[in-house]
Amino acid sequence: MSQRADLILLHAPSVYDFRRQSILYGPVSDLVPSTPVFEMYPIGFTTMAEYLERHGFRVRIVNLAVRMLNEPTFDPEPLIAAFQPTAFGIDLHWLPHAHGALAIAQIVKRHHPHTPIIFGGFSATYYHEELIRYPFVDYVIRGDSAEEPLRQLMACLSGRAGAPTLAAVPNLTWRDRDGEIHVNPYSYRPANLDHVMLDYRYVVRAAARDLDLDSYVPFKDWLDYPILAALSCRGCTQNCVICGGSASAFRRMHGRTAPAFRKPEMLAEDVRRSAALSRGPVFILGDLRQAGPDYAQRFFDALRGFRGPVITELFSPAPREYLARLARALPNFTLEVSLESHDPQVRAAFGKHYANEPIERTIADALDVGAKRVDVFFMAGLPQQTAASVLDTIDYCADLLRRFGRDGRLIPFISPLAPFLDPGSRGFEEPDQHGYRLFARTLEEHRQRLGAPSWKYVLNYETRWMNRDQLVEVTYAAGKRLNSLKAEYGLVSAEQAAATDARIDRATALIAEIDRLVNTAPSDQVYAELGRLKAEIDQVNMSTVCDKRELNVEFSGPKLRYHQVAHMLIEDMVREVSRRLFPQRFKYSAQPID
Ligand code: B12
Ligand code: SF4
Repeated sequence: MSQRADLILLHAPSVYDFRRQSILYGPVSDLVPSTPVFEMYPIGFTTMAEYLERHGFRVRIVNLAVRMLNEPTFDPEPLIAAFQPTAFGIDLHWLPHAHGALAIAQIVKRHHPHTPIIFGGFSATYYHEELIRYPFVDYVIRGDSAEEPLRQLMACLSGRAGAPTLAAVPNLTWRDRDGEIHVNPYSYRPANLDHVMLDYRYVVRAAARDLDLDSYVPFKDWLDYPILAALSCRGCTQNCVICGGSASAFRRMHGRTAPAFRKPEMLAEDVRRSAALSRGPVFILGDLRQAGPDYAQRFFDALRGFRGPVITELFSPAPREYLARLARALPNFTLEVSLESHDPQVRAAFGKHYANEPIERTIADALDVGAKRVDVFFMAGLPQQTAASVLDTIDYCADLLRRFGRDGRLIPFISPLAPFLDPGSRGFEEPDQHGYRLFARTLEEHRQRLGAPSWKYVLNYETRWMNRDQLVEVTYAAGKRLNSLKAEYGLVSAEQAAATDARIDRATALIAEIDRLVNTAPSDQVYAELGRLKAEIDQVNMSTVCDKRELNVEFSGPKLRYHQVAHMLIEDMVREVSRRLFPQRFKYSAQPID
């Protein structure tokens, strides 16, 4: 069934040659499913691929980062060389991919000098004018909703009848044959998300069709923990100072004055479809109260009776009545709340304006109405936050656990703001005002920082209240204290706590050793000396201040619903055979998703 792809979407590792370099990444990804290689591709790969296939293009996703992590001898170059698509797409959504994404583009261009390379994502949007100047980047699609502009660009590149000219493709930054750069107007900004389809059945089908499950896996351990996401909106109503996806960042980068929401009934359908494939949790991204009082209720009504595990977010304290409705509709729910700091003054400087009492009441109420878990998140590296304040936050965690955490359902986490303060955020755009001092501003500066030997040198900022040394030191100290608290409350086993503790100690010693090398070894010897430490560095790189499995919510039974998957694939095969026998009945090569 394999057929030439029109578009190949490539996801790069954060640092291209991470398998050869000795970099102590630090706790940069402890609280997301990815490793520090940031191997997870954007949700948008799935929606763009589904949208293009719906319009008759064949799309293939290749998660190079996962392949490189999982197969030590996997070399991306021969694979890239063998593809013959109309175009390649590479995400530069998260800035930590600045190194890997550009390196992959360079490799693609070397093997396919005449095949267009398209970039997209948040960071590509922010840096579009700098990005297009790299000789191996041909097009940048700006915006939070690239499906339709990408379809138009693909129509144009494939010479389809009725395709627009390049100058007419919305949101496109491009270089013409004479090397002149054009920035088309950012005119495509859909008001809602009802035109897209977050349908993981596309991924399963495509993986089967291309006989290449390895390339479609969203992150390294996904088959062990098949969590899926459902997206309630693009944009955010909140204005957190450090966030490149905040309301003000969206206004600056995407010209949006309000988020684009997905209709609640469609969101409910997304959740059900996901749960039909996997028994893992569905993470419903975005506080459901953002679109007004009716939205959450309509969503709950549409999902009533759903028994699967879901994770939901709260951006601020919630009334008990809301939590009770949530519990009635989704009895197997986990709640995530980011308090950022125990100190309301630091929290306010971060952009969250609520006191401790209402959020503590929310935590108590959520547990009382039956939350399976309440995960509470704190951060280091914030405006007005000193090292002492970070450690006080851990004392506050002890207090929370003493008051609400006796039965193991309340789980606190802490992580540093790392590796980068987001471009587009208020902190990045007005650093003085928020007490940030930036070490990098351009894309190229960030690309170069990613090759630094430890996360201390990768960080693109320090604050008026904590320099980089203090931030690194207090992150490890806070991680150690929180780890022993978790052991005390039985949230992690004694062995796991001991392993985390030992890892933090090793990481602290390695930071000191790397500092010594950077400060004393002749510069041409630093990397050779670092090479000696590689095995040890790799050991502490995967999780640092906590074990990321602490984030996993429990569920029982086989992880994937193999029966449903098999049934769907058999149906596809029958449809494909019919399509070949009766081609006139099928307009597109991919069947429309019902
Ligand atoms: C959901 C989310 C996540 C999810 C990701 C789920 C996923 N697989 O996409 C999780 C929780 C895992 C996550 C992790 C991280 N995140 Co995050 N995340 C968000 C959040 C809340 C929403 C993003 C969203 O709405 N996406 C939906 C839309 C907008 O994007 P999309 O559909 O994936 O892609 C569309 C466009 O971006 C574009 N596009 C994307 N890629 C490409 C490629 C091509 C070729 C083209 C043409 C277009 C294109 O077209 C797509 C379709 O329209 C934002 C904050 C916010 N309010 O926006 C932060 C945000 C995006 N995350 C951010 C960061 C920093 C991270 C981490 C690096 C944090 C960390 N240190 O661990 C990690 C990276 C994880 C990894 N890659 O492995 C920053 C990014 C800032 C920046 N410019 O770098 C943001 C803005 C804010 C924040 N600080 O959290 N994140
Ligand atoms: S960090 Fe704040 S602004 Fe950013 S997505 Fe989360 S709630 Fe919204």
